[in-house]
Amino acid sequence: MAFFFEEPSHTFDEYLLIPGYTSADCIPANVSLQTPVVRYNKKAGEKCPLTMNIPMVSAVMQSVSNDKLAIALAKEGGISFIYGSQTIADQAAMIAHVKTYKAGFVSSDTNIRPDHTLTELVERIKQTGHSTVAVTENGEHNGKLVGIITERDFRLSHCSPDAKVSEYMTPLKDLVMAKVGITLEEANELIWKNKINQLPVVDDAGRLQYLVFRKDYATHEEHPLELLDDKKRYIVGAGINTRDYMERVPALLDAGVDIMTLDSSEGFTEWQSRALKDIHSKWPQAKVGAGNVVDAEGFRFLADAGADFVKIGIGGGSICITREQKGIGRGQATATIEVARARDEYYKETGIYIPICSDGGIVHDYHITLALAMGADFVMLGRYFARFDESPTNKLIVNGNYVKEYWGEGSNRARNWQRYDLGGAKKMAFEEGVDSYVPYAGSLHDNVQMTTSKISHTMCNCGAVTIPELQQKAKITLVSPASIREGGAHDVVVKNTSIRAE
Ligand code: RVP
Repeated sequence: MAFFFEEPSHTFDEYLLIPGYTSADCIPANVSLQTPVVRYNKKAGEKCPLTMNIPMVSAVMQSVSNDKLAIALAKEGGISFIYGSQTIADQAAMIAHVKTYKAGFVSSDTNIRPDHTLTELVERIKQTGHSTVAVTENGEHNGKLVGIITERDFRLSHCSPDAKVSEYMTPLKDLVMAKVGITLEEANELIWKNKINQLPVVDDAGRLQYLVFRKDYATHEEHPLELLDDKKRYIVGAGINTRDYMERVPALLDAGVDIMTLDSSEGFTEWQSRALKDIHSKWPQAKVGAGNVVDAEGFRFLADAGADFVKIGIGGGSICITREQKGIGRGQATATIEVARARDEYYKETGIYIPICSDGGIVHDYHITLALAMGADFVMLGRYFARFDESPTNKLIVNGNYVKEYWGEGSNRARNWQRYDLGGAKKMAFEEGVDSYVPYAGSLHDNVQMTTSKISHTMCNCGAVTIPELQQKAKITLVSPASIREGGAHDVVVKNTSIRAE
């Protein structure tokens, strides 16, 4: 007879935290959000070999995690998992870009030639949001530099739309430039001495390598939590699949990837245990998470197969329609609670601590705090990051509002069928995800600062200054539908309706 879980499964929305005693030194400034990412022998007193400074990672999705977002998130102390639904070469190039990125040294992302028109230039500026553009001979971002043009160099309304970029750019002969090898401090000195806003850095053949901006030097000082490896490079992750890992993993490792995760809508499978075993025996230094699972049995299976962390969640993602299409899944809060218990039992038995990640379904910032209190070590977010300047998708205006596009890996648009494939004959491709818009929300930095501030405040209300302390001390209550209504503004006419939507 089938097994029945007698209790209904719950979502984060159905829970609240009850405050505990807050001592005078339990203040947000004393909170550490440091958290382990990969398995380690805690009982033997080992240190976790990879930790994050904030408990947030970005989802393995085309519309979320590329190299640009990875750099922005590493600056805040978290990790991006760059999407695997692209060629091995393209994914490895993104990883290599993050690992070779030097804070303050920016690679140009606008391809403009001197014979492009101002109209074409304005179009590119709109797409990238960058108003300073390096002009190269062949239009490639690392081609031979021939000039710099900024929005301040021309007024489109006063120019012929066919006017060429070359007529308005600052030509090479008038530019202050530097050679590769210059330090950020030296570049900054040149910027100040010459009263310029940006400094192009070129190689011996005059090919553009980086731009250093006046504003970036100050920004560099603003990231005390940035996540760096022992060579002071940003830490970055990547999604992999159970099909081409024997080719993909070595390419990603060569590019410098720090952590990978098997990316699948359902991870309690022989393919995942095979992949984990093959990867760990061929590349013992590789760190690989696995998932997704939603119960203790699934966790134990992946733990025994050697997963470095385990991801939880089926059907809870904002763009996910797996539950409607296939009828599998579980409320995200219940899944997190059960897997956390299984993780703790595994630790008691073996001394090995395996971090767990609650993936998908975070709507409000406090849902992150709840997931942590329920035992998650970190959370994975898609919709949250898709809204920011740094996500890979275009910013559009829809019905008078700025939005960004956000689509699921199981949507027709992503064409990532292998994420959902169960082997054998080809699956009749039915969608498990949708293509959508999310409200544009500004910079990743501003939003992550606000979110982590809220998490720290709530932790202090619970009497905790670390995540493990929160997990021990948290008092969590289920709430009734009526008390959820009581929790929002109610029975009043709210004046200011422009409160930022999370
Ligand atoms: P959310 O943060 O709620 O947007 O959820 C993101 C998560 O949703 C991803 O990390 C992944 O687990 C899941 N996902 C991604 N694509 C799809 C789909 O198309 N069904 N689901």
